[in-house]
Amino acid sequence: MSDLSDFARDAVDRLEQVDPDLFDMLQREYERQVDTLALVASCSPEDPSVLACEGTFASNVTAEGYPGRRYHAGCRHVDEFEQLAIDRAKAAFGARYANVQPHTATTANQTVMTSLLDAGDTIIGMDLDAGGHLTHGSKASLSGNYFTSYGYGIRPDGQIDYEQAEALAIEHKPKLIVCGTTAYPRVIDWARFRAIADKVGAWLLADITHIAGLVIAGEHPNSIDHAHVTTTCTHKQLYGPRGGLILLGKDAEMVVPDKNVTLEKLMGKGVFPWFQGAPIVNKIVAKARALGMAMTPEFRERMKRIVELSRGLVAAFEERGVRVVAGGSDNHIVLIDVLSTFDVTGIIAQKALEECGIIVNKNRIAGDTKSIFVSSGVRIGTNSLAARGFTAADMPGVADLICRILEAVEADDDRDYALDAAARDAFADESRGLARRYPIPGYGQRVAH
Ligand code: DSN
Repeated sequence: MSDLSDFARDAVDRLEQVDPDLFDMLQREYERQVDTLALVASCSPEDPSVLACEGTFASNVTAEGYPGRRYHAGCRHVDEFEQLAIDRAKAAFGARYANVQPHTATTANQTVMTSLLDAGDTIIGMDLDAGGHLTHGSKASLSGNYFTSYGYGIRPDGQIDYEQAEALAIEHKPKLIVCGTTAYPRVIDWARFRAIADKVGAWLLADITHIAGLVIAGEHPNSIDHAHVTTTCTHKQLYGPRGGLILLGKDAEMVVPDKNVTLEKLMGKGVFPWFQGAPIVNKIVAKARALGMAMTPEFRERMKRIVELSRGLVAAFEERGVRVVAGGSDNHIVLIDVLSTFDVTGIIAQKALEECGIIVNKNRIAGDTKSIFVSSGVRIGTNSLAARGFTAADMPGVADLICRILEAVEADDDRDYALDAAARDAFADESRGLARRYPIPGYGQRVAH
């Protein structure tokens, strides 16, 4: 049978027929993805079954409200999709409440902040430069402008400076403390942050976006009962659609003092109608699928391997004299100081590696003297390598290839460089060879030219 299967197959054929230019563009992006090594820590390949959910006609439904309480008719099945996603999110994270409607983790964070705080209230979060996120109080985003924000950093040993966070909290009496990071390779001590928040009567928001998969698999401590609210995106380490979740643990039913509603009610209203209108239903279906996958033994094994790959890279880099920021990795992130090691800036390293089929992003590191557009470091993530089936035994080869490329670069200044064309082509062949040896599951096997 299946009308749905026919629909999905015909949809791609139809696209090719009716819009060949766009189809060709998509084809080229597909080839780029399967033939390069994506080491950007904030991305990962979605399983085709997740992509299939995103591509369904569930997106045709307008469904303001929540399961059983919609403002529109026609939501019988949508209610089932959303309830399944909620149930799976709760089970995966051990949560008492899950809201699966946030369009992104950014909107999830903004929802939490604007629901609990008033404009002008004080927040404390990790500095962007130290590995925090735009939405944690950066002056470049709404969070650092709508609210008065102060940022904590990291200590010289690369660990979060909890003492500084506590001192800032005592001095500024924030209404909210944000913990969670985007470029931090070590374990986050949620209990310590909660103790700081309790000491000054602040809310604690844990944004676990980068490590959500490790949390589900028990490879990183769970924030759910330490933070008042936990947020995450669903596309980085959950291999799901671009989207967000708001999760509550043991504080779900506490009454929010100045609002006289429970935290879970406040979050429900905060997402809809306060911060968003109708949910993106096909994304919710895809979240349900990704969360289903995240509770399998295969996923747990992949999460274990993510950390093994990072540690394998750290060991191989250190063996070659590369300075690894924070002295190691407990998660999917390996931050390397390319300026002091190879005498090239982060932006040059990013561009040269991309020319050779390895995709990373430049990243500022503690004490960086370069601007955010130049940077002294590179952030490497192992989510995609783990999905492709790489093992720790492959990491010396990957680290070696990265080192050889960066050693071959001749930097003229912070941004300009030269890379011999023959060497570049040989490096690109090596990366492509690795990508083809470990194809993205479900994306088809491409053969060497
Ligand atoms: N937060 C940014 C990152 O970690 O790359 C984008 O999601």
